[in-house]
Amino acid sequence: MKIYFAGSIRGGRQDAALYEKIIEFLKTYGQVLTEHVGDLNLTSDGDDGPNDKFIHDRDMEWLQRSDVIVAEVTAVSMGVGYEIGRAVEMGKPVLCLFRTGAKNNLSAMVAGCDDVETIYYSDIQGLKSPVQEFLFSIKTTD
Ligand code: 6K6
Repeated sequence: MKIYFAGSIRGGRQDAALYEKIIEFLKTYGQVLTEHVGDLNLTSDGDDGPNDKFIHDRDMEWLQRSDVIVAEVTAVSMGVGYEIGRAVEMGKPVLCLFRTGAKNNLSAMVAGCDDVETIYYSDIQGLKSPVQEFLFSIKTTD
């Protein structure tokens, strides 16, 4: 199973350590195409490609190849919102993860979308069983 994990980069890296843990967990179910999102050395100012067009086009190609998108949406990120919208248009299964008790509310454009499933959770332990259930419920190309 090819998994596209989305998490905030320029939107802020305050949850990067959590992304790293979620990615490690997701790797037990398949290949995570976007492991760099959990890289603690990646800052919101950094760059890992020649230019923004390269990053966008490469990420859209990975999104197209993926079987599922899992997005941690607690930190507000325009890029993650964009990826979710594109994945919905591609007909991909989309799972969003939002921490209860966050200062901000989840956007209505995600919370109100019938094509997106959202898990509300408090810690990574509470995520594992519902994420597994979602991943087991989808068809893959493998
Ligand atoms: C790194 C640091 C600052 O800018 C970068 C550029 N590098 C990126 N490399 C890979 N994926 C990226 C990059 N920037 C954004 N993305 C994609 O958008 C990731 O798949 C994330 O899920 C999402 C983050 O969007 P922003 O708006 O928070 O950056």
